[in-house]
Amino acid sequence: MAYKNIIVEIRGKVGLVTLNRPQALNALNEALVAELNEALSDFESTPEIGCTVIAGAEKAFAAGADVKEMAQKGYIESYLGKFLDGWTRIAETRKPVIAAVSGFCLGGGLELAMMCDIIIASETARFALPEITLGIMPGAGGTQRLPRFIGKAKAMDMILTGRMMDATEAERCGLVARVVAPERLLEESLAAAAKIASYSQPIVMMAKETVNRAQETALSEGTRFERRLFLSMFATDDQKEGMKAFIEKRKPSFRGR
Ligand code: DAK
Repeated sequence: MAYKNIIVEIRGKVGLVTLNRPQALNALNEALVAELNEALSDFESTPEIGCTVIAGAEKAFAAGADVKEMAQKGYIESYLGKFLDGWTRIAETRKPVIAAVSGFCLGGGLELAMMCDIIIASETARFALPEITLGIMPGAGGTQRLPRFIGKAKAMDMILTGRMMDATEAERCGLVARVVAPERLLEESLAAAAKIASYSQPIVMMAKETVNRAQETALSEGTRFERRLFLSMFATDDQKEGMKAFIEKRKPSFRGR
């Protein structure tokens, strides 16, 4: 597929998607979201790729869904036409996805980042769910995911006032995993992705699935799920290889089996 709104590259075992609508601060229109979904599906079905990085531009990761596209929509037309239906695809990816965030990460942009597994932020990153200022509320998981990341007090503050949070506050309250200097953002994100992709792919996927269980289930059920998957890992060659390599003081060579 020829992409118009994203740039897709493969760097070793890492798939890199760069959102590319600079004239609109990477506002996420339907075409862009469809292209992003297509690229993610391609990466999911390419065995050599073990992790994806989604990056934006220096000024904006993404300034939200495209307000100009949404402004005139009506309810029935949107409902019947499944308007904005493609947004959940990213949360369904089985291989890990890292969001590399610089500049504005607003509305649907933040919701997209929160659907990724790890957010790495530049010191310039600014986060907000400003939908309230447009006469709407977040609609792509923001009201549900943000409190899980940063707790109710701060999520209410962000969602009801629409205020922006800087990178330092975002790291302090658990929204982002790391904050790095702007010039190191892509390098650090790609390095983290390459590290993940160097491990056993099925084990990485099971670890992601298990951590995500923690969001969806009670502790006793989650730990039971963890135990089941943990024990199943002893049926893999990669577990044998990983432990053997440790004992033999050498680097493991994982085969994804
Ligand atoms: N949509 C469309 N165009 C946008 C945009 C956006 N979200 N954000 C910026 N732009 C465009 C501007 O209109 C401008 O275009 P021109 O006027 O040059 O044609 C260009 O990008 C540059 O923006 P500014 O001139 O405004 O740049 P500034 O540096 O002055 O300001 C800003 C930057 C980020 C503070 C400002 O652009 C801004 O406030 N942008 C809007 C932020 C916002 O309100 N975002 C939330 C949108 S609502 C759902 C899925 C998703 C959603 C909901 C449901 N489902 C699955 C159901 C998501 C909703 C949203 O995200």
